[in-house]
Amino acid sequence: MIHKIEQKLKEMLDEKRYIHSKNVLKAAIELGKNFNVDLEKIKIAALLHDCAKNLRDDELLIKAYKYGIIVDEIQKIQPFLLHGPVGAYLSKFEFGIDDEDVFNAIYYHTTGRKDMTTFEEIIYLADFISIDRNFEGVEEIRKKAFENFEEALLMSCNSTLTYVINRNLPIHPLTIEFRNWLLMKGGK
Ligand code: DGI
Ligand code: FE
Ligand code: FE
Repeated sequence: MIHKIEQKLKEMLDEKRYIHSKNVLKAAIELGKNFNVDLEKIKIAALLHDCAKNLRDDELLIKAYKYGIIVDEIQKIQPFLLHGPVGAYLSKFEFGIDDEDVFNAIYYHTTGRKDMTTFEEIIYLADFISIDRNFEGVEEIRKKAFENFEEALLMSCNSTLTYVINRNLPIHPLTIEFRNWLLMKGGK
């Protein structure tokens, strides 16, 4: 199963992105071991999370239309944000993975969302701490991920927001809702 997915994925992604996917798989397994989650499904979601990443903007928009994804204003000007949603549909219809956890983990892996499941959070954080990431502060978040999972998620979300703000890019509402939700549940 995993082997077949890897072979198909390799044809869809450039080498760098394929290596990233394999790295996210490794990080997701390590994180997943600490939780009561199906590790086989974690592996599939991690491998496939960026399966739509090498599509051009126009291809993402066409596929979004094809799959009935409602493209919002921010996604219209930042079509790369659709690589999660479109990737979720590709995992279902191109890879034949009919699973809600896998679908949602891929769908929301870039922005996050409020009320994320632990399964979705594992994929989100694994993507962030994957060994190929080398931005400032990643080492600290890597360490934190295994000490305080929730705090590591908030740090990742903050780091993403800082990056987006520093580039004067629009913040997707889901990213904000994700952060507020993390803050609320941390404060409980
Ligand atoms: O696909 P990856 O590079 O592995 O990682 P990803 O899917 O988490 O995408 C990271 C990029 O997404 C990074 O450049 C920041 C950007 N991003 C995340 N949330 C938002 C965002 N960009 C905008 N404009 N708005 C957001 O809310
Ligand atoms: Fe991604
Ligand atoms: Fe990724």
